[in-house]
Amino acid sequence: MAEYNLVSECVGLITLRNPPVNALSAAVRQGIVDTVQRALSDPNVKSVVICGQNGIFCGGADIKEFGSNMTGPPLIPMIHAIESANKPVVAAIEGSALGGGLELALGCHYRIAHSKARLGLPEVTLGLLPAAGGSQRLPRLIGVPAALNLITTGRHVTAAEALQLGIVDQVTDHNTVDAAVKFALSVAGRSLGPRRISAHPCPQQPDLDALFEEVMQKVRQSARGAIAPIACVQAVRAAATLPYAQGMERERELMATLFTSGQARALQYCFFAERAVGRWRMPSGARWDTSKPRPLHKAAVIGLGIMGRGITVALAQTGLSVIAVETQEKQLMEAKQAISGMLERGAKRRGVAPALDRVIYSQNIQAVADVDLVIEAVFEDIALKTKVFQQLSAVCKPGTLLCTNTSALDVDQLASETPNPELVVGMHFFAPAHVMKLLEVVYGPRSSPQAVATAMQLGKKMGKASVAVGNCRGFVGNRMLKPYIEEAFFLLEEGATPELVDQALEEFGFAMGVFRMSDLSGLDVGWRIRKGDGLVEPSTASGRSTRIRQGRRYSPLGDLLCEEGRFGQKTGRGWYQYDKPGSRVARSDPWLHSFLGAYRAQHGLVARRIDHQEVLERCLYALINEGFHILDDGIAAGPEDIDVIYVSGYGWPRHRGGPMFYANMVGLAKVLERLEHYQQLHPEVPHLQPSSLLRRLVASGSPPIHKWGEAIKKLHSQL
Ligand code: 3H9
Repeated sequence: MAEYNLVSECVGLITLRNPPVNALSAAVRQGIVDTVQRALSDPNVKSVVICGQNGIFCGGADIKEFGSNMTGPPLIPMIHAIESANKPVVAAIEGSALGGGLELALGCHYRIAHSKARLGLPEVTLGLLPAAGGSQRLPRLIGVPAALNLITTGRHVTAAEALQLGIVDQVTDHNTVDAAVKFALSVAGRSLGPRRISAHPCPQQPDLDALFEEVMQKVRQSARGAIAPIACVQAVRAAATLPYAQGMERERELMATLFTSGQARALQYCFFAERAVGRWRMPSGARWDTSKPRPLHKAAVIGLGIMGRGITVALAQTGLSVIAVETQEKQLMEAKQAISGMLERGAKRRGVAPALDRVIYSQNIQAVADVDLVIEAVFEDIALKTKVFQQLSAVCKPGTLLCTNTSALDVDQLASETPNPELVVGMHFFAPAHVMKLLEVVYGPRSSPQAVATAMQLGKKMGKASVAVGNCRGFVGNRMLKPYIEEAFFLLEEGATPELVDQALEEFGFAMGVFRMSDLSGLDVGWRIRKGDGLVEPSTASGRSTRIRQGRRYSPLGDLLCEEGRFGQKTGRGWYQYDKPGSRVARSDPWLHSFLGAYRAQHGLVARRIDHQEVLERCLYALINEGFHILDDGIAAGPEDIDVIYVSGYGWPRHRGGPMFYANMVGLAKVLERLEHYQQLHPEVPHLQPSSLLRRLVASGSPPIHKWGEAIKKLHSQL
């Protein structure tokens, strides 16, 4: 796990060997302790180099060990032994030095990095803090403001930035280990006192209290209830104000609190869930590891509205040539300008040249004849999309993959309009498509595994959290959103206000409550869908029957607002009021409150007091219940898929791990009991009827979430 070699006659070279990321497992830690000891006790050795095998220094502590009883030598004394060594120890950093990996490097006396290396302390993203001395050494090395930035965000820095900040001593474009060995030879015998970071005082910082107050305020605001970022600030404060030993004690205490918190478990679950969704499988048995993606060189986007523009940018940024097609000349010109602007801004941010010449614009669909993949992003209308798919089938070379960007339309129906339905998949992007992390890759019963594999790989290249899901109304994300929104409407009828509902959801950790979100995305979107479903009726009717439509409870509140022209932010009025159309600052609207009062009176509804607990239970458990239906229907392969969708695309707080993880944390029996309770009170609301999978899981002893897959398989095989 840590290999030892003597090189250049007097340098002890220690190589961490624990693929794929050389995580600091118990065996690796033991290996480091043993090999460091060996190097220090060998009189022939003048200096030591630590590196990692396969071009990666170290990905940090072994996260898998966190769930079990930790064995093996602890990290802190191991790093102390390195720092207090009487021979220079040099870290040779290739690939990544993250978390405990960087903390190990900070214990070394010198750090040499390859120019392509990335360094960081991302513990905060796992609900932790750098607790192997990182929170105490980094501020001593680079100063409080820079350390606060790195530790509270967990961001990775390039080797160039690390050099500028003073984290590394040298950057090389050549063989890092050779450079480190050469360097180690050059510093052999030099005094090591000044190189021991723990012995440094923290660099002086004027107005420390004001700085910490400002940072803490910022962190609290963006943390949305996550506790790790706050603990990170407290740990750095300890570094800035206490002697090293006391700072380490504070680091340990804070870590102990975080380590046992549900949030750390949730965030670590998210880390593994994001990786697990890449190992997709379809009900047909097709899988990620047996399905080869097709190589892509040239792609096309049809329709350059908001979605098409974002998709074009995302494709061009992966290095593909893109034909961007828009039949209307004016739209095409506007789109060209917008896309070029987005590409330029993106390139500036990433410090690369903009890929402007990768995009060719055309008004003619014939221009896509030789592309490998087309993403159709025309208006969300099945007749229009069908026409485009028929045209594409006639124009494109044989084998071109045809993808539809849709948030709800039937991918199978579109596939059936083409002679090769196996080449059709849905790619549900989220606006703005070049920014939002989530991509639902929707397969139908006839989509080929290769088509799915290609779309999944493309999503990965775009840097998206890509999740393969089955075809159904709303796919996974929007299907679960429907009962969530409906419950919020019902709560307004029963006495809640948009402010109360939003506050409960935002305190839970959502980026935006359901009504602020509805104002942002536009109330007319749902109105159009409900009209299409035949649910919208004239507003003149009153009484209970108007609130039962198609045999179930229905709230016309959203429709009534739309009839008033209140479409949300874009019209300056919605569930809230705004200073002017397009403004983003939501203010409480007295009109809305009187409107709700009049509505309740008209329908004989008596407003009652509703608390946050009820808001959360009704909105969230209805959404979770739909998640269980989705699992039972085989639309999502596992709870991780649903959770990644909700965390990456729907503002679900990451530190709560996603809706299915949250249900597991709350306890399945409790979720079932509350759904049964609300279902009794609201028998005309089918989405409160507990799913049979939830019932069966509870009946089989509520297995932990990582065992649901087995339980679902077993339960299905017993049917
Ligand atoms: C820490 O260090 C705490 C200390 O401060 C204090 C302790 C007292 N452990 O991401 P990839 C697995 S906390 C275990 O696809 P890439 C990963 O699950 C740690 N496993 O590769 C995956 O497995 P599978 C702080 C790990 O090339 C495989 O390796 N460190 C770990 O795209 C490949 O991963 C971090 O937060 C780990 N530490 O990216 C860094 N890391 O193939 C976390 C990875 O079965 N890691 N795995 O799905 C990363 O950010 C990326 O993995 C890295 C490579 C950038 C290193």
